[in-house]
Parts: sequence; structure tokens; C-alpha cells
Amino acid sequence: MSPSAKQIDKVFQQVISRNPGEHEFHQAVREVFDSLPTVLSRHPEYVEASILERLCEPERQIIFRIPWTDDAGTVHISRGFRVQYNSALGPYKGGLRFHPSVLLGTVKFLGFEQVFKNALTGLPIGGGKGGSDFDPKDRSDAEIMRFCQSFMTEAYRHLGDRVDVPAGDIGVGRREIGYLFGQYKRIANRYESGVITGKGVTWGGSLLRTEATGYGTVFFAEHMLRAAGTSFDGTTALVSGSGNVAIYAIEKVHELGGTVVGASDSSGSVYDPDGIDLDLLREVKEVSRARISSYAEQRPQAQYLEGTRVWAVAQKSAVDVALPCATQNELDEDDAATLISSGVTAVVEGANMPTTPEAIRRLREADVLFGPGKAANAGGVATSALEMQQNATRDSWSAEYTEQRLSEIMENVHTRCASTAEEYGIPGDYVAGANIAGFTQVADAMLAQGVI
Ligand code: NDP
Ligand code: 2IT
Repeated sequence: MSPSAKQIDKVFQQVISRNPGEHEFHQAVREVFDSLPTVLSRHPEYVEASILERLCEPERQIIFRIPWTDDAGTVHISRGFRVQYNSALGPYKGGLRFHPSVLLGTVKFLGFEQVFKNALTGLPIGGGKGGSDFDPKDRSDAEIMRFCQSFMTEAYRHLGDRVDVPAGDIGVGRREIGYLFGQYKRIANRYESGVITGKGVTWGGSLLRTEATGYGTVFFAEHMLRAAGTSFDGTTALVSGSGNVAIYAIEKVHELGGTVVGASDSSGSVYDPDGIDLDLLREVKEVSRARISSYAEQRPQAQYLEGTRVWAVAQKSAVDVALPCATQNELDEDDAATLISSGVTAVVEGANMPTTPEAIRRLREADVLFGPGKAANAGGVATSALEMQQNATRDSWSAEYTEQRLSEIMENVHTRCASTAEEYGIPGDYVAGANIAGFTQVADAMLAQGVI
């Protein structure tokens, strides 16, 4: 083992013992660390300044009680989190996740990823993440509002357009952002638009923010395909999930001439050999807030696969591209094997850390192009930063201009990952390219700002 690899291992052992049981956090740290031995050999100053140790300890971790009352008058206590992970490049920036699986370790893994992702956008944003173990499923609109208000009643004191700027993630969309912003405005007595992103376009939101993560993922994937001499045109694709990221990824794949034949939710998947009917999917998920099974009920040619991940559709249809857009660790080694047998040529992550390390290894051994989430899904947070920019100048941009900016940013993220991988002698390794480019930018800023 090289001295750098030994140093990395030592820090990783500390991460495990200081953060017991936080497996997702360990996984996210390990994945970045695996890309760093050569970086540390070239930059001993990072080791001298304990950059790795500092990057594994968030700047601030806030945990709070969220009391709220349901429609029947029963009081519930949820747990709220905000991890203000790293502010070397700008105010803390990152989404809020409302899902019963959320633990401190979940928020730490997402915050850790966010730091490097935000660096890759080239925009002045630090990294943070937050959320709650509140389960929004089957809750009424009034319950969602009361919960969001209670969340913000505590969270507001830690936020600000130059301090920490949340946005959406799983379970948090336009409706929740509205209730959160309203409560912040009421408590702070300030119309501080830039305190949260993902707002409605008539009250400070940016055009394209809703579409940005899904579109951006497909832009990134298209650059990867082009670099390999192909494109989306004529391809068959699978997208997991059917939420914000998935819906707009499907839309962009269709615009670029591909056909998405499968999508899913946490209960099951649909296989639609004619291509997902987006109007119907949006009606089911965004308007009725129903399960994806109801899509299949209304679409005679589609099959519903109860309790099955969407990757199983690759047993029924040849698949060229897979875009995991639901949640972490949702594509494992067996799923990777299914996709490889089906002829997949690229897997590009719209979600955060959806592919297990074993699955990534398997895909790369089979020479499948692999685009990591911290690069591929950066379009969402990048457009959030564009929303902050519009708020700061009290301006709003056209859809065309905003999409142009998003498309340029994704092209730059792709170029940075590809050229960094080349510089380090591992061409085509987008995982290492993204990790090294993000890490060195944050590390250099931390070095310049002293031991803080
Ligand atoms: P949504 O809440 O809009 O949609 C989430 C989708 O994933 C739903 O279809 C949901 O199904 C499914 N899902 C959630 N949890 C699980 C689970 N444990 N097992 C299986 N399926 C699950 O969230 P988003 O689309 O916003 O987020 C999706 C992913 O993209 C997340 O990893 C998020 O961190 C990441 N991301 C989001 C960005 C954004 O701008 N929104 C930006 C960058 C990354 P069900 O309805 O059944 O729960
Ligand atoms: O994971 C992510 O990048 C997000 N959920 C979006 C964060 C943001 O601040 O827009």
C-alpha cells in the first residue's frame, strides 16, 4: 500500500469509529476516498492540513423536534435535521428530504455528496442537506402545511440567503417549498426570496428548476454517449422512480429520440413497450398523487410488475441506457448483471448514490459507461443557484435562456470530469473524474481559508 493509500485508510477507519452505524455515510466517503491516492501523492499539502479529516466532519449538524397535529387532532413528533456540511465555496446549499427512512447518517451522506456536486457546477455554493423522518404519504394538504410550518419554525433561525439555502428532494416539491417559504417569511418578516429554491415561478422561482435535475441528467448522459460515438436517438431506456427527477428525465430522453419503456415507484414497476405516456404518468403522479399501478390500469399495453424493481424489465426488452432516478442503493449487483445481459451500454445516475459499489464494479468490468450522480444530477442544484442569482438581482430569465445556461453547465461538468480523468491517466472513469475535480476545488478553497 502506498503512503497515501495508508493515510486514506487511517482516516476512513476513524470515520467508521466516529460515525457508528451510518453505513450510507461510510459508503459515500469510501467512494470518494477510493479516487484520491494519486491526488494526495501529488498534493502533500492536503495531508498536512488534514483536509480529509476536516471533510469528514460537517461544519454543523442540527437535530430538532418537530411537533405537529394531524387532522384527527393527534399530536405527532417527527425529527428534523439540517447538516451544514461545508461552506468553503459559498453558503450551504442542498435539498430537504421528507421520508420515513431519513436518519442523521442519511443526511450526512447526502450532504457529503452535495459538497462535491456543488463544486462541480462551478457556481458559488457550499454543501448542506436536511430533512425529516416525517412520512408525507397519505397525508392531507392541511397536514403537510402544518408539518412544514412546524419544521420551519425551528429551521428558520439557521437559514438565510447568505447562510444556508434549502430546496426540494424526495418528498419535498413545489407545494412543500411554498409552505416552508411562507412560514419563513412570516417569522423573519422579510421577503427574502433567496432563502429557499424551487419556488413557484410567479413568486421568485426560476423557470426550468422543476425540470432541471431530470433534463440535466439526460444532457450529461448524452455527452457521455457522444464521447463514445453514439447518442440517445433510437435507444431504449429504463428510468427508476416516477417523481420529479424521473418524470423530466423521461421527457428529455423522448425529446432526444429515445424510448423509455419502464418506470417505477417503491411498490412496483411498469413495463410499457410503446414507451411511457408522460401525460398519463404526470396525471397519475403529480395530479392524483396516486401509485404507478394506476398508470398500468389506465394503459392497456402496459404491464404492472408488483414489488419488482424496474431493472427486471431488462429481462423482457433489450435496454441500451439505464437511469436510476429514485433513491440510494436501488441498483445492486444482480440488477447490474440483468442490465448487462440485456445489452446496456450506459448507466447514468439521476438519484444520489443509487448504484451499489458492487454494481458499479460489475458494470465497469463489462465496459458499461457509468455516470455518477454527483456529476450527472448536478443540474438541479445548478439551476437552484441560477434561481438565487435571479433573486439577488430581482430578475427573472426566459425558459430558453435558463435552459441554455443549464445545458452549458452540464457540458462543463462533463468536460471537467472527462478531462480530470484523462489528466490522472484513467480516461473514461467519470467516477474518479468527478471525485477528483470536486475534491481538489473544495480542498484548495479550504487551504486558502486557513484552519477553520
Ligand atoms: P420524489 O419524491 O419526487 O420521487 C422519488 C421517487 O423515488 C418516487 O417515485 C418514489 O416512490 C421513489 N422512491 C423513493 N424512495 C424509494 C425507496 N426507498 N425505494 C424505492 N423507490 C423509492 O423525489 P426526487 O425525484 O426529487 O428525487 C429522486 C432522487 O433524485 C433522490 O435520490 C434525490 O436525492 C435525487 N435528486 C433530486 C434532486 C431534485 O432536484 N429533486 C436533485 C438531485 C438529486 P414512492 O412514491 O413510492 O415513494
Ligand atoms: O440532491 C440535490 O442536489 C438536490 N436535492 C437539489 C438541491 C438544491 O439545492 O437544489
